[in-house]
Amino acid sequence: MKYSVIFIGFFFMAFLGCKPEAPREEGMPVRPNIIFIMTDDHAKAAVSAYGSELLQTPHIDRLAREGMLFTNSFVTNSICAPSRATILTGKFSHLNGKKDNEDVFDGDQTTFPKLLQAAGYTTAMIGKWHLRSEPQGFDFYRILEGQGDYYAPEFITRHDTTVAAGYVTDVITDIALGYLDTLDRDQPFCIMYHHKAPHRNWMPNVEDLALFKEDTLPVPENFFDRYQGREAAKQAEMRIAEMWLSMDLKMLPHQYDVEDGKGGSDNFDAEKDYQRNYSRLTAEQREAWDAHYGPVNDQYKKYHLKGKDRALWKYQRYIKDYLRCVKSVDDNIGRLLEYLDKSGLAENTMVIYTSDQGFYLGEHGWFDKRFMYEESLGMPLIIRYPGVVPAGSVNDQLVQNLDFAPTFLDFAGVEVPDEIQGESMKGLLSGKKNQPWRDGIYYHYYEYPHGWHKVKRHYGVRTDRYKLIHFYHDIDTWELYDLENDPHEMNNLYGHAAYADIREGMHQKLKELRTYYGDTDL
Ligand code: SGN
Ligand code: CA
Repeated sequence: MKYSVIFIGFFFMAFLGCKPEAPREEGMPVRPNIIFIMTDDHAKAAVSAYGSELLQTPHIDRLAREGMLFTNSFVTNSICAPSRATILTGKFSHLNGKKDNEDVFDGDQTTFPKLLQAAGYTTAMIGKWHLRSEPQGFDFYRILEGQGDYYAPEFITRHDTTVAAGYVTDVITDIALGYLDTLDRDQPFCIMYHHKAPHRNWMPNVEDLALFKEDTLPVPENFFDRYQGREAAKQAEMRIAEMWLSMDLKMLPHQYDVEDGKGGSDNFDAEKDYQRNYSRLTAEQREAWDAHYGPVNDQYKKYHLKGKDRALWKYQRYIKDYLRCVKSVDDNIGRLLEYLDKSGLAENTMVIYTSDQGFYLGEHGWFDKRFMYEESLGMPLIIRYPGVVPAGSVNDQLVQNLDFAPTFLDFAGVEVPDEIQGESMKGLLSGKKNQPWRDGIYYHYYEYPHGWHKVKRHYGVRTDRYKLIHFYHDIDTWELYDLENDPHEMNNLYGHAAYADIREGMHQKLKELRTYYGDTDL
């Protein structure tokens, strides 16, 4: 009986054209393979493992069922490229030098892929990179140019730049699976598999356009927030009500009227950008695209919507396209997980699911991120590593993207350099209770007055219950929230006498963290 099982196993592997795992040497520590899946702007509210009311993500949920889901995972600076730089270096933005999307990442500094590579790992970076300097520390890279395109995306390798036919989420997965096929199983690997989706302007795969078509999706209760007591929030420019009809909502010039304008800024023309995106579709894709968007766009003029009704109409258009992009991500993660099962890699591979930051899905009336409020501070984080991470476990410790680098190094048996500011989550991941851990996280956002959306510079601290934020530069305001009583952060308690002691305690904590992490920027 035993022999026949082994025989069938070998037969199965041979059939798939895969080499079985090299036998582990007695007494040698097991070094996991690492697949780091990161999406761009995927909010926890759009992951069903986090209780999404909006959609089902069965494949991401599978990772949670078979691994650990973190409920309190946070970014250090809620914007794309700085989050990526923190992940690679394990350091805050003020030390790795990548404070906003404009800065060029200094690729000469120490990163965890470089250290893994030096320790014998095969390393690869596939998909969105966005750091404005050439990737270092990877045996192979195939990255998108800048933000990349949803259709017919252009990819850059060490040798060439080519345009790939197809939809970006599928293509990035094809590249990752093709690369996995080439790997020598005697060496552990670390693959950064980074999606563009569901980043603005939320162009779904034509195959997913029918999803939610007839539905009216739930609207967050604070969609019509007036930002009382929150001046920086009032001045930000990221309201769904003001979203561009062209680029964001896929309308053609004849489908909207002058009042709603073309949209754009001094150096950005939303209408032109949409035309550019649209022109990347094949004739066949355009046919499906037009058949879907044509009739829904026509409704806009027909209804003559104004004020709140117009904002809600835009919300429905936005959220459906966003979720359709997520659907494709989830399907493709399903493809990857199936590959790992069939190739026998699932067992010794740590799979991480996260996003570069969170995102607003209509909360406070917004899209985008940047603020230290919960929706954009939080990152989905799910980690599966069979036999080590208990299946179906949930962790509520305050972890950050700062902690990824030391965690991977620790699991790989590589010494964590002193300069790394994060902590290894290895203990947390083993599911042991009472592991010593931090009781507050630090945050600092810088992209103002340049850049998009006019979110003021700010820094702050969050504990398990409270949050203190200081907005500065051309404003000087403080905000304090009690997340237990006010999870949607509508009520700034900074000036409330009843919270004086809490406020002082949080000021103290903030001071300690700024000293601990060496941040003196203001
Ligand atoms: C683009 C978007 C912005 C977005 C930034 C940063 N505009 O510029 O809305 O905030 O990216 O996003 S778009 O019209 O070009 O889509 S990030 O995730 O890369 O930080
Ligand atoms: Ca992002």
